[in-house]
Amino acid sequence: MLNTVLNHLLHVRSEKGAGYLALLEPDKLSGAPLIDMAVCCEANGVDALLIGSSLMLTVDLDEAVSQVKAHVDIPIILFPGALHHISRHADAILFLSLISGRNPQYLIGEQVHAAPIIQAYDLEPIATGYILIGSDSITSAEFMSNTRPIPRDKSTIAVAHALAAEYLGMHMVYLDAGSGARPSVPETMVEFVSDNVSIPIIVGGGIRSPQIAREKVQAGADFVVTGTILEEQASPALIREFADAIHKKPG
Ligand code: 1GP
Repeated sequence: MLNTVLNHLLHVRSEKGAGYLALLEPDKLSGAPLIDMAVCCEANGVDALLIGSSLMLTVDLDEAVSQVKAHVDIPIILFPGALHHISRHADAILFLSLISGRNPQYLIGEQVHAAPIIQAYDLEPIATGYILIGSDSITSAEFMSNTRPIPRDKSTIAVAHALAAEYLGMHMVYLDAGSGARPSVPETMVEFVSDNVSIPIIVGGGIRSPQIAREKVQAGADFVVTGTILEEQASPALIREFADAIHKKPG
């Protein structure tokens, strides 16, 4: 890993064209299966692990993260849905502001409570403008955050939010259709955002095949996240196919 997780991610992007982030949710995987999945991800081309979810019932996140940390060398990045989703054993945290919403709790409220904890734990915060994109049904992220996602046919609204994130000095934007979303963020929207902002773009939510992941990269995604599909049909071969599809440079 380079000196910071953000630098590691930027290095991955420049070396491989795009990066592959696997989301592990401690409510769905714990103990040995969680460790096995993390090890399998690392062995098959995943560039960093995200750990978190919008609603987490797991009480001992610290234990889960420390177990994973003991078995992998790739960065572990928290993807928090709430204040208590912080572990001192992670390498970094996506310091999210849910900028597509107008709920002050998720724009700045949770962050104010979290900041001293992040400082005390010496976690690297990666400031990220989190933008929810609508799908065909209400996702957990939408429900739990009590915010409205951006309609999937309103790319200009997504661009305006992403530009605002850039101008506010955030390191990245995350276009998320939400866990298990159907369908995923439209390529036209990814492309329009990519054409208009210069900070890296993470795309996730409902990406269920290497081909779809590849289409997000071709549209301009710098990092692609998969979570649900790996819970449903995890196999080393599938993870490798995702990694190869995401890392394939245009040619
Ligand atoms: C959800 O973007 C992540 O916030 C991952 O989504 O679980 O649908 O892959 P999936």
